[in-house]
Amino acid sequence: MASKNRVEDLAILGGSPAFSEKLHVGRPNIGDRDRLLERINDLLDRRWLSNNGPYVQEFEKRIADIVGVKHCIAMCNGTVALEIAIRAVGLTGEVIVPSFTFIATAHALQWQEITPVFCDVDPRTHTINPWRVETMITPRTTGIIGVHVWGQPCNVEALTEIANKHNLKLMFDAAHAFGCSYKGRMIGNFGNAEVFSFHATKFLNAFEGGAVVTNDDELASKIRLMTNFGFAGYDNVNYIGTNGKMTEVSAAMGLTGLESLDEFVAINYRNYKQYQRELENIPGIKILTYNKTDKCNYQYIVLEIDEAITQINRDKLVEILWAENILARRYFYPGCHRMEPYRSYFPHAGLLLPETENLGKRILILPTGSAVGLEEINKICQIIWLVVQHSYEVKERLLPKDSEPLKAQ
Ligand code: T4K
Repeated sequence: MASKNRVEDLAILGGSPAFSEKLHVGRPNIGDRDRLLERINDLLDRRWLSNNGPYVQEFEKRIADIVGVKHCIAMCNGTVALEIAIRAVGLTGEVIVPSFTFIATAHALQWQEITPVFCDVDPRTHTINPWRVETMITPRTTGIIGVHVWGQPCNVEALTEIANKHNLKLMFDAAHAFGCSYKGRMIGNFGNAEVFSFHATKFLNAFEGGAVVTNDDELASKIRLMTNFGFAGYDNVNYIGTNGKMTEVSAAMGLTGLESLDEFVAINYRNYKQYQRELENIPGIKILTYNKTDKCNYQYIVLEIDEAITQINRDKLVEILWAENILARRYFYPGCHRMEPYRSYFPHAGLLLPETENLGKRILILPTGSAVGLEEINKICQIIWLVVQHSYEVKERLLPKDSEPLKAQ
C-alpha cells in the first residue's frame, strides 16, 4: 500500500482502502499447527472426546501450575465458568459489578436471577472503583465481582478489604487476564474464585473455553461436580449441576497454545511498544499504559480519544478506520447498563456511572496479536495521524450533504 499523505487518500473520502483484507481485533493466536494436529489425531485414535479426558486433565494441571493456584476446573467457555462459579460461591440477591465490561459478566448473574448492581470504574485503570463499591452495598448485597479488564488488575487489596469488612464474597472475572499478575502474584489467586476465558479472541485460546481457578478445596470440588451435572460418581448426583465441560479438542488447542505463550506475549509486547511509539505524539490520543512491575499479556491495544483535542470523535474515527479495512472496536460501548434487560430495569443507572459513560464514548481498540505486524501498525498509526492533523477538513468533507448550511435561494 502506498502511504496516505493527503486527506483525499482516505478510503472514506474515495481513496482505496489501506488494507485489501480486513484487519480484525481479536485474531486468534495459533500455536504450532503440526503439534495441534498431532494431538487431534491422538484424541481421535483414543476415541476419548470429552468428559474429563487426558488432555483436559493435563490442561488443568498446566494452568494451575502457571497461575500457582491449587485448583483449575476447565470449562466449555468463560460465561458458563462465571455462572457456575457464581452459583457455587453462593451469590444471591445483589452483586456489585462494573458496567464497563463485556455483557457476559452481568448476564452470568441475571441468568440466575441475581441483580447486577452496576458500579463505576477508575478512569485510570478502567477497573471497578473500590471506593464507589462501598457506597453501593445494601442489605441484599452478597458479593462483588471485579473485572481485570484488558488484563489490567483490579485494586485487589482494597476490594478484599471491603469484602472482608462487609462479609461479602469476592470473585474476579479474569477473562482477559490469563498470564497477568498483581503485585507479583499471578491473577487467579484472589478472592473466592477467579474465571478465565479461553475464547478464540483471548490471549490463550481453546477455540472456546474457560476455567475457574481457586485455592479453596471445598469450593473446587463443588464446582467440579456442578460442571458435570452434579454427578459424584456413577448414578449419584449431589448438587444441581449443568454441563460446563471442556472438550478434548479444546484442551488440545489450549495445550498447544501454552507451548507458545512466551512467543505470544513477546509479539503482543512488540506491537504494544510500536503503537505506543507511533501514537505518543498525537494530540488527544492516549494509549492505555500497563504497570511495568507486573506481568501483562498485552492482548489489548486500548486508545482513549479526547474529542476536545482531536476535534474528531471516536465514532467518526472508527468509521474512517473501517473504511480502510481496519476493524477497530468500541469495547465496551455503551456499557452493560445501557443494554437490555438492564436498560429497562435501571433507566437512570448512568447517573451513577459518569466515568463509565465517559469511557464508553472515548475507547477504541486496535488490532494486535500474532496476525498483525509492525508494517501494518505503522500504517494504522499513520492514518490516525493524518485524520487528527486534518480533523477540521476531514470533518467538513464528511458532512452529509443535507446538513450543509442552507444557501440563499
Ligand atoms: N468476561 C469478559 C470481561 C469478557 O470479555 C468475555 C468475553 C467474557 C467474560 C465471556 O467469555 P466467553 O464466554 O466468551 O469465553 C468477543 C468474544 O466473543 C468474547 O469472548 C469476548 N469476551 C469479547 C470481548 O469479544 P464479540 O461480540 O466482540 O465477538 P466478535 O464475533 O465480534 O469477534 C471479535 C473479533 O474477533 C472480530 O474482529 C472477529 C475476530 N475473530 C473472532 C473469532 C471468533 C476472529 O478473527 N476469529 C475468530 O475465530 O465478543
